[in-house]
Amino acid sequence: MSVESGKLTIALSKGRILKGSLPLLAAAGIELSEAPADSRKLLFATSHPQVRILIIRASDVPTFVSYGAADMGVAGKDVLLENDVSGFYEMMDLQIARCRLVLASRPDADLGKPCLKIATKYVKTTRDWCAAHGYQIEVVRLYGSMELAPLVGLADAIVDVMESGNTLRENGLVVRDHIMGISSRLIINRASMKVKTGLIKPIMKKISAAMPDEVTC
Ligand code: PRT
Ligand code: MG
Repeated sequence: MSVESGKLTIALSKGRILKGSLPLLAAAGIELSEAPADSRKLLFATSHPQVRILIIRASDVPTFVSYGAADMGVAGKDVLLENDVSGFYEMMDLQIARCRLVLASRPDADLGKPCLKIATKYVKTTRDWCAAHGYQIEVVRLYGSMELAPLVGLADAIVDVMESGNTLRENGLVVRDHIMGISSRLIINRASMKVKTGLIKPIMKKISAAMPDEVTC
């Protein structure tokens, strides 16, 4: 749980998640004291006297929430599936930062070959999905620019998230299989959920009321 018990700390990441989260938080009376784009600050006060916001790397959000350095956070399902920490509850699908996790390759790549090399940062999810779908694979772990791997012979295929598909197209790759639809989730530290329930519940209720209607991915 975050240090001060009458306060609530929310962990977000810059970019898509921040953009999608801000209107939902605003509906709960939580607005940033300054625009994070104009600042190098990582910790922000808000219009809600009991709430502060941390801006960290997307992949670090589950860790901060799990260890109670933040009480609440927003993280992509893709990130949650790869994470080993378990000190939080996944409370709500916020239906923001939506995208798809796909298997992609050059159009002519033979995906039936005995040991398929797949470049990805989604190592666990890729292993699980490939095992369930009969692909024998070797995983090449990358942290970014996955699209490059098939173009330079580092891998036969990639597993990555896509939204518009422009990045794949511009690199001459095509979707070979759809793995799953992804959206961002509201996660809450287990202890905070108990101890700060009076602070958390009304915020969750207002977020829920402000959420966009269900759309299929
Ligand atoms: O960038 P960083 O290494 O700090 O972390 P991150 O990539 O996890 O963070 P961020 O902010 O880029 O993404 C946060 C979350 O947004 C992810 O965990 C996903 O749940 C979600 N999301 C939604 C996406 C996309 N859409 C998306 N398009 N994450 C990444 N992308 C990438 C995609 O892989 C491609 O390289 O954006 C690029 C553009 O996509 P196209 O298909 O529109 O061209
Ligand atoms: Mg990114």
